[in-house]
Amino acid sequence: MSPGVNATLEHAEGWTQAVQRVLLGRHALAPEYSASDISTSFRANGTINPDTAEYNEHVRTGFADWQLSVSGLVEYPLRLSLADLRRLPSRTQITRHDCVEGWSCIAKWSGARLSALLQQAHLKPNARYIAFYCADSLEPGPDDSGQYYETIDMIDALHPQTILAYDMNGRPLTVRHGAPLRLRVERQLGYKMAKYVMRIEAIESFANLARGKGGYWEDRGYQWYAGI
Ligand SMILES: Nc1nc2c(c(=O)[nH]1)N[C@H]1C(S)=C(S)[C@@H](COP(=O)(O)O)O[C@H]1N2
Ligand SMILES: [Mo]
Repeated sequence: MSPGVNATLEHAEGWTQAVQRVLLGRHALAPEYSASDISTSFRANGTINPDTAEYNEHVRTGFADWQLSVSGLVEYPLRLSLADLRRLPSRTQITRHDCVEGWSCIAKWSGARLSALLQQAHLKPNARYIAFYCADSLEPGPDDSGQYYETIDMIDALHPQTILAYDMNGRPLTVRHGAPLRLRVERQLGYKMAKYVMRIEAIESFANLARGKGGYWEDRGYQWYAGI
């Protein structure tokens, strides 16, 4: 083999390894911990109560009439009660939550596997992201309402540890931590873990949501892929 061809092959191999590392890295499991590692108190951050009339009414009635709406690029739009969500295939995991502000806490999360929910809704082929719309609003801007939202791609949406959590440490989520439902996307930073999820949508692009960067904090300069 001529040195030139050899160099090209080596180069190609290096490239393949780099790509594989990236892809495997995206599919790898986040570390899980044991019950004794669970933080005795778990910090709450960002919104700790959406405090809108509609949300407060759901709190008052124990979310009995609440439903998660699933729409967008799906064959079967869904409306799921908490009981429906609890009947979906679930996962329980003890993981570490890392906030970009520099603190971490460990908790046990249980929830519906997002992959199972999406299987039921049947994604259309052009669905590339899942958007999560929350009950709370923070600082509005001139061109957006300030509603908290997040987006993830299909690698994360279908990842086995990506769940819509309804329980934290074996109890229904409290208002502080996102009742009745929050996202856990364990290989990313805390701001991706949308609390108070009311509606999810399969979309092809997030360019037209709010300021177009794929999330409330992304619209204010944080990275869209917040890998830990
Ligand atoms: N709806 C909503 N989700 C949110 C936030 C928020 O303000 N509103 N803050 C994010 C940030 S920055 C973090 S660190 C975590 C905090 O979750 P916790 O309150 O359960 O600790 O929620 C994330 N999800
Ligand atoms: Mo955070």
